Amino acid sequence: MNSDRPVALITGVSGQDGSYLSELLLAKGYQVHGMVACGHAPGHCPPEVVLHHGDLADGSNLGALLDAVRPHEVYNLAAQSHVQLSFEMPVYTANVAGLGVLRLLEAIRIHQARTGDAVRFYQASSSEMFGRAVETPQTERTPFHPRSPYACAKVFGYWQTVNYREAYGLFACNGILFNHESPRRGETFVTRKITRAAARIKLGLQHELRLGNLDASRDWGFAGDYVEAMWRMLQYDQPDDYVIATGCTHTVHDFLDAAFGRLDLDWTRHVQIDPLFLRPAEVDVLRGDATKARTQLGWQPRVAFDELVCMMTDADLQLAQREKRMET
Ligand code: G4F
Repeated sequence: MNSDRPVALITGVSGQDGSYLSELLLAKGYQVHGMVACGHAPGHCPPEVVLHHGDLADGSNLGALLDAVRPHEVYNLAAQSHVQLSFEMPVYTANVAGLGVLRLLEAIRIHQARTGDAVRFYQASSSEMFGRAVETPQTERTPFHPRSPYACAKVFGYWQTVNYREAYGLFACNGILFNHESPRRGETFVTRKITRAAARIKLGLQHELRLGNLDASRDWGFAGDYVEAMWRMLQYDQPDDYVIATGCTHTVHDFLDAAFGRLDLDWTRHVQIDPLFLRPAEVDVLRGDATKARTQLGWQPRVAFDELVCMMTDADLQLAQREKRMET
């Protein structure tokens, strides 16, 4: 271990959040290690990140990985994070997004006891835990009512994190992150699916976009802002749990208006409702109140909804232009 530089280990480093968090930590002088599940490409992960194979569904090499990396901070971003897919693969989802958290926490507890290292732990909890929310906006005190196998698994991971803090004194924090997007968002999530399709439709590369429930409302922020909140949680004096959100909510309709409007397109001419994308149980409205993160951590989102949609649509237009050039 390089004792001069802080060392971070990020699980799920190949995802959207892993790439932004890696960039942030590298810029702060960290040595960054990332855990990548078998078969996953490194994605947008910067080349300076030291990659290790590992899977929270297995867990057998977590202890050896902690011994090799000796991290000061562990960010657990790994999960099967697609809500609709979790209805089709509930056991796998619970294994990775739920039990996987426990495997990692237990490995850290044993590693700390054996080496005397002090490890700070961040758990990627989710606004999906509020589900059929009993109040709006949702805060750290709002009760959970999960509405999918994914959300149930996240509730399990949330409480394991709290329990390791209370039972063993582990510096463990839950970031209850509301939806956060970017040009690096996976293409099956609704925002990226829309901006990618709008750009391709604009250039004549596709004509139709098939979607599910357009009335769902989400508190959408920029992923680059949200990873800074993760880091701030682990720098604070005390471990705690925080809602990270913009405080504004928009429907999928609103997102379509903004993305297609950016390209002077009328989405009603292209969007078809397809029952394939409707979920057995839906989360209708989410809106978070991040007052605690603002006052205790000094965190606030910088990118507002309209700016986010433009950023994503413009990036996807460039991508579609490259695609079109390759075609001709
Ligand atoms: O983009 P979504 O798939 O995100 P969802 O389900 O809100 O979950 C995301 O945010 C959570 C909170 O941070 C994370 F925990 C989770 O891992 C994930 O990142 O869907 C948003 C809304 C839903 O109501 C969905 O029913 O859009 C609706 N929707 C309508 N048509 C669609 C589609 N969602 C998807 N993925 N694809 C559609 O065609």
